[in-house]
Amino acid sequence: MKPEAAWGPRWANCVHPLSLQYMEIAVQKRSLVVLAADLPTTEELVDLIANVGEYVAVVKTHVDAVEGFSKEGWAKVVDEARKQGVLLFEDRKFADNGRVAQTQMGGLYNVRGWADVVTSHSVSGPDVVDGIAAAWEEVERVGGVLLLAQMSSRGNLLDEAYTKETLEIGSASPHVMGFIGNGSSSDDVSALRKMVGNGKMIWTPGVSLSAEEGVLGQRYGNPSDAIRAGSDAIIVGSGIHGSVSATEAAEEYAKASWEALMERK
Ligand code: S5P
Repeated sequence: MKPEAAWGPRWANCVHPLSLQYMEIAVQKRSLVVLAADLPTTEELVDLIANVGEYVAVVKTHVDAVEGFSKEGWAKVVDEARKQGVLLFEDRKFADNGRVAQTQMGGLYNVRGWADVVTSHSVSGPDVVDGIAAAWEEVERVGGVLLLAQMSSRGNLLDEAYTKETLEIGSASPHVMGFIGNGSSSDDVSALRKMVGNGKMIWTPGVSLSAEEGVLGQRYGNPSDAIRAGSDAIIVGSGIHGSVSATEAAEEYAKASWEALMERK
């Protein structure tokens, strides 16, 4: 299937190169799954990526949560992700001023060197996005920023006014490929989609095929509902890496996400 047929107005209107690359990979793999690879060691991460790579389009990491981090160990994670043909997404949730965000893209983890996508909060204003983009430019790479417009965690402070202002910052920036929305509520996702229009992506965490609640205030909704409500990618962690067979779970999430996209057209 051609991406324009699968994605319809989203393919026609999302111009960010990383959005286009994502949509192409999703069509090749018939999967709108972003694996939240929240495991403690690089060895476990490499194994997980190898086991589910066929069924996921993107691997999302928290590089600063890796125990005993080493550049050599991390290179293995990056190599496995490239081998599996997935995008690498560092969920860094930047929130400082532009200058500091630019330096945080380098440093020990050198996120600018390997991440294709990163998250950022908008709380510090629009320049954080320019700082992130400038860091990618320094190493002659192009990446995409997802701004947190909503969150899935209970009691979060991202109210409607904050969401709207975040969308204004995002719409005005060529570096912002889209937004993080709250996948635990399809009402939240459809409200967000109405405001965003077709020109940017919405990726949603807080989805599970089996659980309604996670640990420490995580909320879950149904992944197919999130896609039908206008999400373009489901971010799944525990639902995959916490199940008996990560491979089978990833296949199940991929199938649910793809079928929902086909229904949405
Ligand atoms: O609002 C949010 C935003 C994000 S990016 N809520 C989230 O849970 N996330 C991320 O999604 C979080 O960092 C984690 O990696 C993933 C959800 O994991 P799960 O195990 O609950 O599926």
